[in-house]
Amino acid sequence: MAVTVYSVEGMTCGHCVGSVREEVGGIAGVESVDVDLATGAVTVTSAAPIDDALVRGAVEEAGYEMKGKREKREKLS
Ligand SMILES: [Cu+2]
Repeated sequence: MAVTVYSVEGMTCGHCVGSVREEVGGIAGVESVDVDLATGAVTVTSAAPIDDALVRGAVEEAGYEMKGKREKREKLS
């Protein structure tokens, strides 16, 4: 299990959060997406590590900008 936290800029309300959750959640292998509106932190949980470029593309598709990765950790299940 991989958990990666990305920084996303431009989200201002629950609708933005929903759009990002939907787009990033649509990436193959993604199991859950948590968005913290206040900090712009998007936490992606996946069975295997996800290509950052895919996440960036999904965030852009939703209309926002990925500013980078905050942290990445591997969890043993
Ligand atoms: Cu919004």
